[in-house]
Amino acid sequence: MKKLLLTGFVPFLEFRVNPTEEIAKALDGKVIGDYEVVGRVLPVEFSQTAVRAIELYEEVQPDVVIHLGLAGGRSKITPERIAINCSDGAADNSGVVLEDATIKEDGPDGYFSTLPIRKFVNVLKENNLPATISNSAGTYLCNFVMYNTLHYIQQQGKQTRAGFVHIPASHELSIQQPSVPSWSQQDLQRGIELMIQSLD
Ligand code: PCA
Repeated sequence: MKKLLLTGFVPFLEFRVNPTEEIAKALDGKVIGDYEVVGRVLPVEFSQTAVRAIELYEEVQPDVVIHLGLAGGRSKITPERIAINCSDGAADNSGVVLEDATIKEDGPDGYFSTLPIRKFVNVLKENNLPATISNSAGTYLCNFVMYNTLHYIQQQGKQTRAGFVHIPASHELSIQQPSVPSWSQQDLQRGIELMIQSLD
C-alpha cells in the first residue's frame, strides 16, 4: 500500500489550539483510498521544523507528503500553489524572528506544489466544502516547511509528490477570537480526507 505523510503543527502565536494537529493525530494509521496515512505533528520553530520534516520523510519514505497549517482568517480550504525562498514575519514558538531571510542559499526563488491542487479544490467544492487555490503560503513556518520539503525531494532526485494545504480556524478558535471565520473540526477533517481519497 502507498504511504502518505500528513503533518500538522502545534499551536502558535495567539492560536491556543491548532486544528491541523488534531487532524494529523486523528488520521494517523487510517487507510484512505489507496493510502496508509502517517500523521505527525511538527513544531513551530525555524530551527526544528524542517529538520523534523526531513527526518519524518526519511523514516516514512512516503509516496505523497501533505503538510497542513492553520491560516487563521481564511474562510476556505486553500491548497498552496507555491513556496518562496524567503522567511520573514512574526516570532516562532522559541522567539526567533526572521527578516527577509533566504531559506536556501543554493535554492531557486520558488517551488511549485507537486500535489494535484486543482483537483483538490474541485473535489472539495463538489462535496460542498468551500475551497480555492492560494498563490501565497506567506513567509512564516508553513511556507518554510513547504519550501524545505520540496527542495529536499528535488535534491534527492525523488518523484514524491508534496505540498501544503492551509485550513481555516475551527469553531473552538473562533470562540476565543470572534473575528476569525471558522469551520467545524469535523468538516475540516472531512476536507482533508476527501483530498487524500482523490489521489491516484
Ligand atoms: N500555520 C502557520 C505556522 C503553523 C500553522 O499552523 C503558518 O501559516 O505559517
